[in-house]
Amino acid sequence: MPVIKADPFDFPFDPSGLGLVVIDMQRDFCEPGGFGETLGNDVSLLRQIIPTTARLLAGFRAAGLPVIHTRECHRPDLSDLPPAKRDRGQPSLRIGDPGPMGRILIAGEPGADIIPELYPIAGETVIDKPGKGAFHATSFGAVLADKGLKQLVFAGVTTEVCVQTTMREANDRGYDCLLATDATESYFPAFKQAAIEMITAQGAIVGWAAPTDAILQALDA
Ligand code: TIU
Repeated sequence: MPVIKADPFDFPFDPSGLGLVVIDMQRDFCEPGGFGETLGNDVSLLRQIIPTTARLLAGFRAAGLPVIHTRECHRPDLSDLPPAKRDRGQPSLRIGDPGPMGRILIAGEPGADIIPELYPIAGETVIDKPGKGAFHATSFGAVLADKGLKQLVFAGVTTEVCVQTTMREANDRGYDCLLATDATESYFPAFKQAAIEMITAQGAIVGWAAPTDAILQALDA
């Protein structure tokens, strides 16, 4: 079985059950004027991973392996937005409010779409999710089962929020999960580092971690 050189130990994989999950690489998180900035964050930090994530995507596409993208967003009528999520904190704009890229984090608005650099191509699945985790209130689990996926490589933003939540959900459902360390980012560099350590500690308690080059080398081999 091929292996990806990873932390805390090698990740053996069966290519017939391996897929890439790119979490929430949306304009609302990565461009000025979106949800991330309304929360007080510097979005330029997240943009640093765009080239690496594009290389990772290209590698999965070239290998003919499935790619699934997620978008954190809500229905225009806000029926899937719990008041607890909408009303928390003091953002400059709340979810559903009009902003420079349309209504904040609303499905179908320009801000909720995936950034052009990493845009899905024909045949790739896009999962709209109202929560931080991709399994909650979505067809994500059914899509993974339908595609016969058993092992998942994760990229996207933010490491300790939507990426880690989804990895934990997937781990509990029996998937082997590997995080691409240079294709994920946080608004808080210390949180990214801590999340990677939390995931890989205790003998890969949540999953593995490896840089994009190690993943691509294993796919090429
Ligand atoms: N705020 C933050 O760090 N993240 C989110 O709200 N969503 C995702 O991580 N996608």
